[in-house]
Amino acid sequence: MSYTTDLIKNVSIAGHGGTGKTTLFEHLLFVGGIIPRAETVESGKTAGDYSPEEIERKISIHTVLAHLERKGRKINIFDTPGSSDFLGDVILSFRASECALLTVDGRAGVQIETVKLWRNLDDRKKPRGIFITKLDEERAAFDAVLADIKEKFQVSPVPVTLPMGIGPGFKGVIDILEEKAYFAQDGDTIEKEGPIPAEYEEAVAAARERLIEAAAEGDDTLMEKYIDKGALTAEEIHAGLIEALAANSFVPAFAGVALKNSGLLPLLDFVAGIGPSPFTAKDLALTAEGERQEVPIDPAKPFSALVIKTSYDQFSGKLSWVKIVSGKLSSESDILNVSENKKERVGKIYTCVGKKLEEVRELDAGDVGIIAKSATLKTNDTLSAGDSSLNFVHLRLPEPVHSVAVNAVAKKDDDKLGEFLIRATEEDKTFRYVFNTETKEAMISGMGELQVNIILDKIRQNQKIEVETHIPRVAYRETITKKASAEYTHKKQTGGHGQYGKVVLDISPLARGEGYKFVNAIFGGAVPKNYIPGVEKGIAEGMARGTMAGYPVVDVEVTIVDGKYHPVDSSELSFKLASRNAFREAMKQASPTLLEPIMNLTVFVEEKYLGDVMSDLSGKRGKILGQDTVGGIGEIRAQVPQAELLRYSIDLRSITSGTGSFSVEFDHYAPISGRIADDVIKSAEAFRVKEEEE
Ligand SMILES: Nc1nc2c(ncn2[C@@H]2O[C@H](COP(=O)(O)OP(=O)(O)O)[C@@H](O)[C@H]2O)c(=O)[nH]1
Ligand SMILES: [Mg+2]
Repeated sequence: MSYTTDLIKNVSIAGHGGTGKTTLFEHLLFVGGIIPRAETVESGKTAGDYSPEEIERKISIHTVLAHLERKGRKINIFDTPGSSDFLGDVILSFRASECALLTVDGRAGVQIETVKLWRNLDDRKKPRGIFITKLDEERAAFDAVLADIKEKFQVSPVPVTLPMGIGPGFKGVIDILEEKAYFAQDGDTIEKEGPIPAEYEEAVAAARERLIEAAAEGDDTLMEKYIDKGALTAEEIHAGLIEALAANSFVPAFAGVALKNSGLLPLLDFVAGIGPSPFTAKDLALTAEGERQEVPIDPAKPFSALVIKTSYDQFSGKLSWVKIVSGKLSSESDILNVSENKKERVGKIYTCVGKKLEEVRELDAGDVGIIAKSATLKTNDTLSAGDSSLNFVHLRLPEPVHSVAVNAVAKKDDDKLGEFLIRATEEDKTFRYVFNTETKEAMISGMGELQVNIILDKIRQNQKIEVETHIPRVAYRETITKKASAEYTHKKQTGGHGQYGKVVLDISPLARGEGYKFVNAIFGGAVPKNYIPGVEKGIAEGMARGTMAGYPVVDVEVTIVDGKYHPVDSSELSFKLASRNAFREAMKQASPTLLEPIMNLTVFVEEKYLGDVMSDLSGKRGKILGQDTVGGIGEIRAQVPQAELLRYSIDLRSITSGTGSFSVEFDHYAPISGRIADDVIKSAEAFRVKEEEE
């Protein structure tokens, strides 16, 4: 059955790892009648954590989609991973959802990943609610968590449900909006509706007033009426809350114990009734002229969609997840892949509940579904009915922060390894695989050690490829610090035709980042014009391998000032060889120095770790540029040599007990000297020896 746009709601469940997202997802599917019973994460049988790597590690790694029906609405729910290693999948679910539901542990309060996700949602102006779960645990506290949310997110959450009892005495929740109590039941039983117990009347009245205020704040005319009459009708409250939530000025908070199916019916009712409709959302596209344009979700327009994710299913093969932006997608239809400018035949289309695919005939604007077995579709592709004037903006993902060099032990496995790694980059756009021609290493990079290790495990266990890994080599550079000049004559007399070319080169340092400049200052034809390309080639070869440690040379101006040629024996080759040698000679005399890449590093840690992180960074030759603390989360900005950051995800994890994270990007090259430079030269020599032996 297909649902029209007005009947669709899309929600991403997100939050710090271990806060109960997958459990909530599972129990929502159970109370929604989608699965016959809820399984525990520990059993490895949940709808959310079904891949072998998730079952083995008991954590979520991939975003999983399911849907249920409540009050005639189709609610698509994404269960997302909590570890920052898998942020890519969380972000794609945010793109496809009109709102997010953040889970917060009723004992621990707001944890660091949740703060980062909150900021990400801020950037997207995405409406969101908070589900405070595990309220059955000892030391759980609802009010204290609300206060913590207020401090860390700088917003006042408005409770839509309140807990009855807390910790071992937890009995259920009260729905403030619908004015009903829901009593938690033992075992696999759905919570039971009933009247609000008298002891909670006062707390409920106060909470209801706050909720009505939130509704009134959503709309000026409602506010006037509320001030005037002191009350609003149920319809007015609903309408006000819908507006306030869509405008992101109202943050609803829910209480519950997902594990005991508690607080879930009022949550679903709220999403079905008040949750933002796809009509409130716009996607962002680029016009043919490269201008940004907002595209509203609109069923009346011709079909368009964005491929948000690629996954592989054991039975169905490649699955392309699509968010329908306009019109509708029908099975057995012809569409245009705008990104590839290619016609595409769509066969069967599906919705899903975890790994279980359900065939459908069509998907309307606002909905999310799957096109199976399309070899050519890729994540970020724009699909349309035929119009090629718009291209949806690609998912904006963070840059990888952790890299390792990898190679197959047996040469014969190289191709298979390469194929697997390319597929892995399709499945997760934050995972990269590149061959670095400069360091001659295949490098894989991801958002953290965990993400990279999971890929390595798959290579070893599933693909049965034996691989070696090592810390990647740093791409050092060489440059000069003063002017110098050198001349070189290339001369060879063999049999008939000889070789002859002489050049005189001046070299001088350029400013950092300027690269290379060539000046031809030859007067009177000492080196004829047709040999100048040979001269430039020779200099390029000289610059490709510096004289200190064989790294590329940068930021040098080379001027050819003089030379000599022979009418018969000269050739482009002679001048190339002469120039390469002259460049090397000149460089040796120009006080060469090594340059190392310096990275801009941003570290996010809980406040209590700030001191330790900063002292670690100064031990890593880092320069602290700034530091902020908002809501208990510290952000440190620093510049640190790349050579010191090759294992930073591991170091930071041990300093912060796994709670810290960071982003890193190249900024500039800076000179190194002394022992550090000596070590680089020594290890480059060792590498060269090894290369020659092979
Ligand atoms: N007591 C209690 N434990 C819960 C509740 N929800 C989840 N858990 C437990 O918390 C752990 C982590 O849950 P999980 O759903 O995997 O968290 P996720 O990483 O956010 O997906 C599991 O052991 C769950 O059984 C709850 O409401 N009450
Ligand atoms: Mg999970």
